[in-house]
Amino acid sequence: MPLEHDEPGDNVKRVIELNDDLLANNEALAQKNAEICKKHGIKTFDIVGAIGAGKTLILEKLVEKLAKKHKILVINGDVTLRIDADRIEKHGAKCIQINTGHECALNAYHVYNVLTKFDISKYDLLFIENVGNLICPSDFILGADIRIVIVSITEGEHVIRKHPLLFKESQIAIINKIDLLPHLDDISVERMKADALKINPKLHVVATSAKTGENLDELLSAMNLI
Ligand SMILES: Nc1nc2c(ncn2[C@@H]2O[C@H](COP(=O)(O)OP(=O)(O)OP(=O)(O)O)[C@@H](O)[C@H]2O)c(=O)[nH]1
Ligand SMILES: [Mg+2]
Repeated sequence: MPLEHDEPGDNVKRVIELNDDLLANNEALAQKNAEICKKHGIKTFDIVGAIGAGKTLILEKLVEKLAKKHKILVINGDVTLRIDADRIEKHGAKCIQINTGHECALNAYHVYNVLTKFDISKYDLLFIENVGNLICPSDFILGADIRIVIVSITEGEHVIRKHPLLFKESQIAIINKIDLLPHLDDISVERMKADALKINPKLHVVATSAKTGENLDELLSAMNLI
């Protein structure tokens, strides 16, 4: 809304400057996050994806496989509650929940707060589960080494083509819930893979079932963790 004494256009200009500042600050803090983690020898993964695509279940399974060899810290972003953090913590990781309220993605400041307020010296892996959303996280890099984007086949075959941004910015893409393929007659995982690679030819695309564990070792290998 323009203020009473504003010239026409003034308000619009202020809003644009505010957004630019926010994004510039986010990039600077993301850089700091990367430096802090590098100094402590912590490998970091930022996991983004649609609501319910399987981010938490995949993290539960990965933590289960990795907890013997690694000290794992997980940051869970959700609008409210700490359901996901509790689910993952049972498998042997320390989980810190960040409730973002009305914000639809974690930003670098959330992560910076964790890295500077907690004793992170004993950890060597950090997984960040972002708020379930295929759009907002693309505005906020967090300073992680690798960004992983997850979709599942139940979101429809065109979900990747409809949301290209996160696929452009990620290093790994997961197409999850392939155990449900027999129940869906209009999905081709090969076509979904081709869509992801067309958007970003450098992507490592893995089709998984978090439920059965299928291809999770291929995922760990893409993450350079085995
Ligand atoms: N059949 C099947 N179900 C799955 C798979 N992965 C996750 N699910 C189920 O899908 C639902 C959502 O999984 P979550 O792991 O909570 O998904 P999420 O992406 O963390 O969800 P939000 O954090 O709420 O965005 C749960 O009921 C899971 O058990 C899978 O590979 N196959
Ligand atoms: Mg979750």
